[in-house]
Amino acid sequence: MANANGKAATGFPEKISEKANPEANEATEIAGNIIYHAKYSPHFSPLKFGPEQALYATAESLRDRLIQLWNETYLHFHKVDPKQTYYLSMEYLQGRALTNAIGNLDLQGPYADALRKLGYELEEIAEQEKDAALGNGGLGRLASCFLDSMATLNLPAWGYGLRYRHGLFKQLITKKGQEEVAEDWLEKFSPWEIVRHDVVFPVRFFGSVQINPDGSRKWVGGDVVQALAYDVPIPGFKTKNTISLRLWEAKARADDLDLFQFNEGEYELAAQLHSRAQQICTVLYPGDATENGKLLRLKQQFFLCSASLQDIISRFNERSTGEGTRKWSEFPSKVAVQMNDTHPTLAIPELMRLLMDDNGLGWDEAWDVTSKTVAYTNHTVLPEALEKWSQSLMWKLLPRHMEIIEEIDKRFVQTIRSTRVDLEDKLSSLSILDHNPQKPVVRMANLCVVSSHTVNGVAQLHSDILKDELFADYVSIWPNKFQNKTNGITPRRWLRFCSPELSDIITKWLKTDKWITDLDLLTGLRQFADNEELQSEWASAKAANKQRLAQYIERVTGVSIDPNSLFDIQVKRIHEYKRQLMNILGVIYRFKKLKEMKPEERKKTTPRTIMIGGKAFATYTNAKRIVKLVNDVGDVVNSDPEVNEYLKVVFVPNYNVTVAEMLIPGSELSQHISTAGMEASGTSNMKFALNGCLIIGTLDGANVEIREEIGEENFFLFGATADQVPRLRKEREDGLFKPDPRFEEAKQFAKSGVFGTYDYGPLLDSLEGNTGYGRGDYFLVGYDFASYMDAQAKVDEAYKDRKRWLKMSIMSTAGSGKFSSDRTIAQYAKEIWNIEACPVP
Ligand code: NBG
Repeated sequence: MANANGKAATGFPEKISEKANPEANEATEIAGNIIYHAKYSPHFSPLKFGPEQALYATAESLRDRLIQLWNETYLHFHKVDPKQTYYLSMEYLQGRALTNAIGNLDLQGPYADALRKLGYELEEIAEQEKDAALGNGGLGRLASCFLDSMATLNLPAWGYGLRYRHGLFKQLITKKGQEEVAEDWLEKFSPWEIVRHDVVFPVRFFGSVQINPDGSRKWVGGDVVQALAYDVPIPGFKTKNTISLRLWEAKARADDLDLFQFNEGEYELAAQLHSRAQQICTVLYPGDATENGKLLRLKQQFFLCSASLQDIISRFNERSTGEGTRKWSEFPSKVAVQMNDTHPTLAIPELMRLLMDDNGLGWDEAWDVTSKTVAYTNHTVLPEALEKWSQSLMWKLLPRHMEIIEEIDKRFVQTIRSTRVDLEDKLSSLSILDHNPQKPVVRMANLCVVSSHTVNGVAQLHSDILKDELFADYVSIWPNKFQNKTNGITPRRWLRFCSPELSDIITKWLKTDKWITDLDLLTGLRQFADNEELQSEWASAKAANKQRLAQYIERVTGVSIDPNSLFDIQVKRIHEYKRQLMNILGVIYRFKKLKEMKPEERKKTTPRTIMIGGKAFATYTNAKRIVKLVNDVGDVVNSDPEVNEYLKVVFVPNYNVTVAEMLIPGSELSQHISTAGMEASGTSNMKFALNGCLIIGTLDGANVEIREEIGEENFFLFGATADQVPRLRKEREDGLFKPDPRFEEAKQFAKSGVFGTYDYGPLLDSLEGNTGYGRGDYFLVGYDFASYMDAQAKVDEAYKDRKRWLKMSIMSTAGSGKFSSDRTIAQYAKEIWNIEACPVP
């Protein structure tokens, strides 16, 4: 039934016949696969084949291919039975999967052609996909980059997480500032996940401990919910290996429904367990200001740990049949468990419980296995982010685990008392349980350090701070336990796929595309950094990315920005230590100076577009005030006819992985300006540098190493160093701080009412006074402001010299090789996990 255009009624070209061939790699055949799925894996009524239908059908055609590779990988690992790593993380910021899957499978051309045959551009279809935003920020995105590298390096590894129905909230910007709206990635469905109906484990909450006649203990009673596995395929780049991200969903069983009560009309009562189970995976990071919120968050953490460990143990035991029973002492030579921050700490007592109570091991044996299996990555030194759980809450929810934690603590304290008398007076801070009568808590980081075979920080400076300060006394007990693993990012998503223009230029000049998996090869660009031809190609790729970004900004904010201005970006979660406030105060000062200038003076300045984006935690008031201030400043500056040719200020709404993929390639300057010692690493700094964006920043986190790698002449450095910070805070307390006049001028101007009627008093007051909670400028904005403004002046000068700027840009990319997550993961594999590649033949 062809219409006049030679198309079937559904809009498919008639000459392409529907197929289901997972191995297709030629355009017509792929188009046939897409039509096949549109027809026979339908999720929509059959009349329409719009962009959304095309997305799902395209994803399903790719999924066939991935499933094939996935099964091969799974079987291969099963056969070879290597030691495997299990990465436990409460967060994964996967973003979109389509472009990444097509790219990793190396099917970019054929897929673009196939879709064109169906009347679509690949980009248009890719844009239909919603981000899987199961994380907050850097920590979650790091986990996702790690999965990509594990697959690419053919490592036998799994990611474990939770299947939140609503990921990180959507940020709306209204007159009031930031408003949060529930995120909806599963509102229709995700084409990438596959439910494994045979992978289900019971997870208990509450209840009590039963002591058996033989003295052994068993956790009984309480609520039991089911953990059901949803697997997401993680393809490696140009390799068959495709590993799994296993996300747990909480469910109750049919017979948990009280039919009698239901028929009595007591619907809510009848389905209590169903509704309690459903709550577990409803949202990422439920607010924990209330007791209920805390309980839910703790349930989530335990749910992840219990389900994952039961799964890991069952895989370990799978091998037993026919080959004799495996000895538990072999467990650590088959299993490495990595805890991504303290969120999965309960893996420790849960593994102990499963080994002792379910499998009959004694304490010493169970402890030996557990402590040789688990390792812990610390991601922050901020005291408020170091998790402490109330002991009473823990006793209520996890009575058996609290017994185990008490025992671990008791034995640790005994050992220290008998072997390290010198640490006796430190025990109150080293012990796991804090018995402070006001608020007895369990210190999760201490539990991790005591129980793990290895503890690592995420950048050299951060790891040094852990060793010298936060964990210094532990270092004296276990000098070999502590390591550094500087973070990294995947060069596939963060350069090859998000900036194909720049990637092609790099490949052309290096005469190979091997840099995509061997990022150190980028140093080969250094010899051409002065080359005019490369510089002009580089500039045109950057210009194209800036143009694309400008269109995006206009579309989402209505603000038109000049692609010839310097694109200056700060995007990250809004937090006082990250100092977006310093950025916007700098903008305010710049605006005031521009206003004071004569028109001919303005013409001599470097036009800038300053973009700031990021989400504020819903209950973090000062962060929300910062968002409001940036928006208000933008409204005034952008509509000021004298100034807006030279300065624009844009708040980029709803920052997420996909927005980052648009912003980073189009950036020229990015700001990583945290108070020294407070940002554990940062990872967007690496993404920007890799994309030839220059950094203005402090000596904090991975900035230190980036500057070392790309050369100090290519980095705009300012600010106090981490070791000066305590002294500067002390001086401030003693009333010795003398602010720079520019700082005072910027604050006065902000308070003057030019930016509207909103009361910024409470925000700006945090910069005043010398002591007191929320005062005394704890983050040293005032102290660093002077050197920050000086560094900004150097940026303006450097940008005027186009050749110099381009050279610096090329040198940034050329020096970014170290920051590949392939390097990071190879180090974890060798130095912490002791696992080896297991490539599918
Ligand atoms: C964050 C740090 C970042 C770091 C990421 C990834 C937490 C607790 N920490 O500096 O703030 O880059 O972890 O390591 O989210």
